[in-house]
Amino acid sequence: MYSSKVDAMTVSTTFTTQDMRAAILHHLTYTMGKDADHATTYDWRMALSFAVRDRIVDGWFASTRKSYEAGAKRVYYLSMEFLIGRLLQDGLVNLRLLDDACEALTALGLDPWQVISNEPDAALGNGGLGRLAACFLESLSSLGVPAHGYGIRYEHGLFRQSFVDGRQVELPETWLQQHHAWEFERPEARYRIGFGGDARDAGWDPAEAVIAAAYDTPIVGWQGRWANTLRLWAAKPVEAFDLDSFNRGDFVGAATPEAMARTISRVLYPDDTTEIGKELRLKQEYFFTAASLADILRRFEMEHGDLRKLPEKVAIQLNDTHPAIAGPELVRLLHDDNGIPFDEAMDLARSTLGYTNHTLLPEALERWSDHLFGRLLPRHLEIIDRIDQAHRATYPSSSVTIREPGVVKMGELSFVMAHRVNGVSALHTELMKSTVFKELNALHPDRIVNETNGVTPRRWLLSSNPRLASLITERIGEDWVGDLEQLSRLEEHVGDAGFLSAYAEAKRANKADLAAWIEAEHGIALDPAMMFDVQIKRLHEYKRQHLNILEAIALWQAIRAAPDADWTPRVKIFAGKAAPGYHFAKDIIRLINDVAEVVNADPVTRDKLKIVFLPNYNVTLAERLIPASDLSEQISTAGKEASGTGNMKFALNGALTIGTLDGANVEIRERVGEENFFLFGMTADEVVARRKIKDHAAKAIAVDPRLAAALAAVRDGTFCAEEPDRYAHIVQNLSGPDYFLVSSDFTDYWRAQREVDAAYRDADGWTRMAARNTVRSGWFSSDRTIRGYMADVWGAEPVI
Ligand code: 26V
Repeated sequence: MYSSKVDAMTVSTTFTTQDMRAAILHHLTYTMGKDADHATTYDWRMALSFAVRDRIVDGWFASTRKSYEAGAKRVYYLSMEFLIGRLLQDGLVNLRLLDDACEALTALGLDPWQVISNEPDAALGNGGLGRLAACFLESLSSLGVPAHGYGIRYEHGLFRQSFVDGRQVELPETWLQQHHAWEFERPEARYRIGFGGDARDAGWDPAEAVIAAAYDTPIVGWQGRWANTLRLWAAKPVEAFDLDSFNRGDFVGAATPEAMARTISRVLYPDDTTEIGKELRLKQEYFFTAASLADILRRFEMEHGDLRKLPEKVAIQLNDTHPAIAGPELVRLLHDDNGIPFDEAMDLARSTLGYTNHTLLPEALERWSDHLFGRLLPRHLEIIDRIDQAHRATYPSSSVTIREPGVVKMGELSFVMAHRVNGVSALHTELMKSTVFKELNALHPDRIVNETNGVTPRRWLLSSNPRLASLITERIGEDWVGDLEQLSRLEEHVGDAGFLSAYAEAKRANKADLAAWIEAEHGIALDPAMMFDVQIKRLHEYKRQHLNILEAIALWQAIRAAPDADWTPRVKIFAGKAAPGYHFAKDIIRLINDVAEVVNADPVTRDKLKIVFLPNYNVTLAERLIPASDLSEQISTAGKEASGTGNMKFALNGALTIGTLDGANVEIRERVGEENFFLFGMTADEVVARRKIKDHAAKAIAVDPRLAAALAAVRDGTFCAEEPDRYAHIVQNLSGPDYFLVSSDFTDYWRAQREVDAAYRDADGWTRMAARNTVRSGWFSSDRTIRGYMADVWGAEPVI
């Protein structure tokens, strides 16, 4: 039954409910060592995961074999973050075994969803950048492109968030406390990674070293036709144990080498924007980049030999500047270790590397002090100097530098060492050209390209929204799953009353499920007939959750002033984490929780407005919320959100967007139609102009009494009577500098929200708009994005 010679195309088509049941019981007995009478939910979940993993492995081997046979170009995606979430349901859906698994579990007397939801959510990422990497891996597998993801096997992922008196409290995340069912340890794939010491004679004598140990997770694509590998590195000591110290009775000292080494892969940095410049972070970056490059070159030399052919057979993508050390490291490997002349090594490295920029926020552009850099990576600093010199020699009239007195600039380094540099939405790419990389773009006008982000339709529609997925399949068959642009074939159904009522019913049922879950988990009752207005993303001033809560306050005040008017009932749902050191963002969370407490308790407004902040936002919570949303809040200050990907998931699942012309919102609006999108706010150009106006915030407040009253309520302690000044600094900011133009955009936001209210009251009209969002969102598949990278950046082809 488990023939390893099975062809990649036929994997898993013959697995039945009985086979599934037998496989689960087999693993329960022989892998978990439990009998069915004593098995816990954990045991069952692991047994099921191993049964599914067995099905993936055959296709995984077949994919590896095919890649070798084809001698095809390989894609390597280097990323500090892979926000993969749960893998069991995803695997079941992609192998089309979900129904069999549910039947088998039910026959065994279990609740399938309880078993499936027992899996911890692997949060090896902060937000958009990490989730994009996870979608890309799935799309690379679905398309059959030979690819590997490389990252860090953090022992602790992004912190768990809870609220105490409305305040965010961070708790350690412990996903690896249980065995991780999907990974395979690879004791044969280990590399020694050096730090410190001296650079001399075009060589390097590191003073310390750690071992990078590989753990592989197969990532299976749609229909199990292909599976690629996510290889994560764990840091281990070169020598596990200092026996001399132990023998002297120094037990702590004896364990020190192990503890020191493991620190490198201990925890994910929880900041997603603030420059940290910490030594450990630089160590993490070099650790995983160096291990990945060593592994890539080992595989290349085994397959092809001649390093001068590297760019023909290998494409390495840098997910932001976090792996930017790949440039100098590759030059070091080619030049110092393999004797290739420096300039040629530099050209080979450049032809192999691509760099994706994910943010223009100045504080997020990595810069390292050359003191720290030189201490940890002395040879790399020399190589960077030579790269800088070579670039300046080629363009003597340019003022671009990679080094500045005291600092190494990773954005410039990445740009100079990559043959393609891309932005993640059309607007973001244009802003890259006109702002941060203006000069470099003038020197290298063909280097910057755009690859607008996308999301995988398997996880973000088929798996998370089965009701809508079935409706679509009923109408156009199921080819849309592998070719999302086929959704446009539903265009003719949008005029059909039967389709629209089924569409509305799917949304209603999703909302009822979410309401039941929120009531069970958080004790808050929501009426599914209310509009579900949702803002879920990291907390950041540029994302403007405070604009949303100010509008909620103004709305609350308006309802109180005229309780009998025809209000459209809505619940505002928030979720998201703030970086532990980002105090302003944490205060916004607390403000939202404080406002929720007062507003939800108000008998006058209770049926018309509710506010909920759900704790511990993660991939799993997003999968629950997005299918049940009516309104998607994408309200960043124009020019600041590079793309957004949540915005695409919402549109695909039939939530209408209220948004600014920022990031991929621009392209979403173009595609779904401006009549199906609630636009408000200044454009990126207007933002820049507005900031130059003296007292812009005060002027905005002076002409909008609603805004003034909402701010006054925040200022006078309406939501925090026990400490009335608690939010004085927020009001002060929004009345004074207001860099993110919350006050200046408020009036137009209010106007757009009232248009939303009116539109929602026309239930049929709303459903038609929502359906148009689904039908016209096919372009936002990450399959399309990956094809773009293949053509414009990697020069890679699928093997199936
Ligand atoms: C930066 C830093 C800096 C210091 C330490 C830790 C850390 C971790 C991550 C980052 C990168 C932040 C950039 C980012 O996540 N950008 C988001 O990328 C998404 C995918 O392209 C995009 O949709 C979002 O608009 C963009 O904010």
